[in-house]
Amino acid sequence: MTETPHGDAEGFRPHTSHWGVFSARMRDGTLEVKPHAGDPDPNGIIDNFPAALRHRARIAQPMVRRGWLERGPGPDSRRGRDEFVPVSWERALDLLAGELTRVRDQHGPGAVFGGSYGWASAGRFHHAQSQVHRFLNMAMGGYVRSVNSYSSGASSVLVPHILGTYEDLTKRNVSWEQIAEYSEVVIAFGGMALKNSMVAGGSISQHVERGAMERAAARGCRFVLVGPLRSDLPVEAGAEWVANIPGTDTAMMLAMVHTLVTEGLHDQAFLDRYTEGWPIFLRYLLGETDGQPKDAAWAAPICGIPAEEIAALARSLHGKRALVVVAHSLQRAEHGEQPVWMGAVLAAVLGQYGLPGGGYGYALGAIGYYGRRYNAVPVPTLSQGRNKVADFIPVARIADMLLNPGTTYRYNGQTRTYPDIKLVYWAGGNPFHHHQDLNRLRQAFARVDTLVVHELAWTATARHADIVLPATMTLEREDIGASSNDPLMVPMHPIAAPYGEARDDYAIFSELAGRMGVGQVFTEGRTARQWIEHLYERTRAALAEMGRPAPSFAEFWRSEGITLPQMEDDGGELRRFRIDPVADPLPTPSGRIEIFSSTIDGFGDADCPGHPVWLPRQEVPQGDTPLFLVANQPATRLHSQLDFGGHSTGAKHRGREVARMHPQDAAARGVADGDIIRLFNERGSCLAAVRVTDGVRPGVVQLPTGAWYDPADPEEERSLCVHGNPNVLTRDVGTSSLAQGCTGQLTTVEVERFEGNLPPIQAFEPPGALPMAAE
Ligand SMILES: Nc1nc2c(c(=O)[nH]1)N[C@H]1C(S)=C(S)[C@@H](COP(=O)(O)OP(=O)(O)OC[C@H]3O[C@@H](n4cnc5c(=O)[nH]c(N)nc54)[C@H](O)[C@@H]3O)O[C@H]1N2
Ligand SMILES: Nc1nc2c(c(=O)[nH]1)N[C@H]1C(S)=C(S)[C@@H](COP(=O)(O)OP(=O)(O)OC[C@H]3O[C@@H](n4cnc5c(=O)[nH]c(N)nc54)[C@H](O)[C@@H]3O)O[C@H]1N2
Ligand SMILES: [Mo]
Repeated sequence: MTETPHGDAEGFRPHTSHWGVFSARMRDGTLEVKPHAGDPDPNGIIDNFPAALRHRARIAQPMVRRGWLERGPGPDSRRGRDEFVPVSWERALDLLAGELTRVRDQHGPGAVFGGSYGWASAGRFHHAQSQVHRFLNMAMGGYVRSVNSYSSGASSVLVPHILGTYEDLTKRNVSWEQIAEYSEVVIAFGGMALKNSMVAGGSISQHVERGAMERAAARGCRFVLVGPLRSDLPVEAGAEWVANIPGTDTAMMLAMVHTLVTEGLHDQAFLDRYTEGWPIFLRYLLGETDGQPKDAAWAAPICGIPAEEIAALARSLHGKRALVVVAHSLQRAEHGEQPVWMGAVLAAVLGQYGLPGGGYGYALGAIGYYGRRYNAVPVPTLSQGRNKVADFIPVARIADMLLNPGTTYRYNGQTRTYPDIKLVYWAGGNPFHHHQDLNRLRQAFARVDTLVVHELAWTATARHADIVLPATMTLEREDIGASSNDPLMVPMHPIAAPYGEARDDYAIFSELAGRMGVGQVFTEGRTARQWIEHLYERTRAALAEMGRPAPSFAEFWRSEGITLPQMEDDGGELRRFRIDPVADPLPTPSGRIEIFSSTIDGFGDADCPGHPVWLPRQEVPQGDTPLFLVANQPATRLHSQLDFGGHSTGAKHRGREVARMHPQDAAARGVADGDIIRLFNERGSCLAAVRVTDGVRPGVVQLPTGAWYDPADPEEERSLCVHGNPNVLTRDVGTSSLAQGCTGQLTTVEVERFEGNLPPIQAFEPPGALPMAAE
């Protein structure tokens, strides 16, 4: 860097993360962080940084798995069990460039899986996925990619068929400003937990959700939380809590619609003017097609809520500026398409779509960039180049793909074939965090020739790799922080020197590209700093074009961040559609809200028919696994990131992740608050500490994701995870033939008090390393 270090009077310099804008400084070798001064409700997750920065869980140097080094590439069940050999950067990059060239030349880029799903870090240039995709496009000619996300696997496929643009529905529809001002009742299936909206991909400078709900409630807006956990709406909302059985919201919504329709409380004019296929759905609702009216008496035992309560709740929404919210979590489960679709129908029957503070706020509150305004100028974005491989998988089908090459599966009306993958490349994601049935995932990764991972810390994914390259952490490099739904664009200053021999992902890919003869193509001759200035220019030029102040890069870099102009909160596509459905039809086949979709009906898949239906789960609590496990997002970190940081470890008990269960369920098992429990089912088992609380519905145990997978004995199949990663328990099946989304949110388990010696936590200890390899 050429400039003198910037910063405030105390030497704090701005930086940002997915969990908020902050500033930081090093003092006497210790990192100090403080939240952005303009943030009304900062997120404590920034406190994971100080202990994480120099933690022994960081990766200090390139490593190669012993078996791969000795025997070369090939399927190997020793992955995740083997020792590592430290190698020099030169050696690691030579080996990797050679292997990439071999796979490309022998098998072609269609044998490379480069989906590399994951949240990585917030900077716009050093964004690991963009870097790895760009590299694979340029050096390999492409890669098999993944589509959709673990977040919204079912909804992002369904919504374009029935409601229009997914981005518009989630980000440009009902805003927090509208809720504060206009909503009369908000019914939130799965809630709108502040722990979740505290996080936003890219960057977030102001956490506004708590304040908006507080203002709405003070104005008299009523909040209703439907879900298994009381903490899914903040106390500021003053919500009523309807604790239904998980996975049953579709039945409850059907019964609510049944009540409204049979009592004449539905908005027939709205249905006639704005929706498609209501009469077909109505026959199902009334039981004319299957002999079963979907009334409150039918739904009551399914949902675990008295019929009169369901009916009264439905009536109470009539004639109000009502907002229906369905959390992402509901669709991260078997038949996850159904609650999303049925939520759209419930909102249609209430007729409030497109009115300020009313209608359908799908996923509002799940992530901080929903329900806000869009910036009026584009933010810096790195081009990924062109992928010449057309093949893809729905992201959560990775283990299926690796285990079953050549077999077929259904997806969005197509019958597709899994490719035969030889090499998997991961940078910026943690499949041992995000994927289900981790014991199956281990078998899947044993099948490939080579697994390459760039990581900043020894995650289980890094431990399963053949080649592990140490990446810098965001605080160790400079970048630009911005997202399209937050006005503050932040100069991200480097706060500390790289850990050990860690390098930026960009530096690693530049070196590899050079070895593979595409160095200039990949770098375009720019250093990282030159790229950042180059990417900044796009935003600066757009500001200038609008006649706004357009600071030079140097001015931007000296600032605490610059405020971008934002667009009006105009309600987006749905507002325009409401105003004039003929002039502004929705981008669905009929141009309307599709209560019945001929397209989906035409796919002919029984697990996702042409209109929303109640489809019972295959996996229900019974026999050996009588409890529902809710595996939701963790409050003290983003996914698995910096699980070794102080905010995350400080919330654990005896080193274990904390599960919550109801006093009745605890008493029945002789479990007391603070005990260590074992959660188990046919797929696996893990330990957790337990908090006994009536804030959880009876019959439900909740264990958030993100504690690093920590097998008691890595040699053993299905070894006990001693730390509390719920994905050893979850089932690896798609939502349905339509979307094949992730179903990790819900599974079934049994719980017992753990007796005996408590095994140590080893997740944060670096793996055993052999002496440095001779060159
Ligand atoms: N059971 C269950 N499972 C779930 C869910 C659930 O509800 N239940 N939720 C799912 C959801 S919604 C999601 S989005 C996924 C999230 O899954 P992921 O996004 O895969 O999880 P992260 O922990 O954010 O993984 C990011 C990884 O990138 C690394 N990293 C950070 N910065 C950099 C960098 O600059 N360079 C490199 N090379 N690496 C970096 C971090 O150390 C971390 O290991 O999990 C899913 N899994
Ligand atoms: N602090 C923090 N915030 C995050 C993340 C994180 O890792 N940490 N991850 C971010 C990401 S990537 C995403 S996609 C979003 C995810 O957003 P969501 O998927 O909505 O978040 P979850 O916390 O998994 O689930 C929300 C709540 O839904 C409830 N729930 C579960 N199953 C059911 C059900 O069947 N019916 C009903 N009614 N309720 C149910 C659970 O009690 C749970 O607390 O969160 C984002 N925010
Ligand atoms: Mo997500």
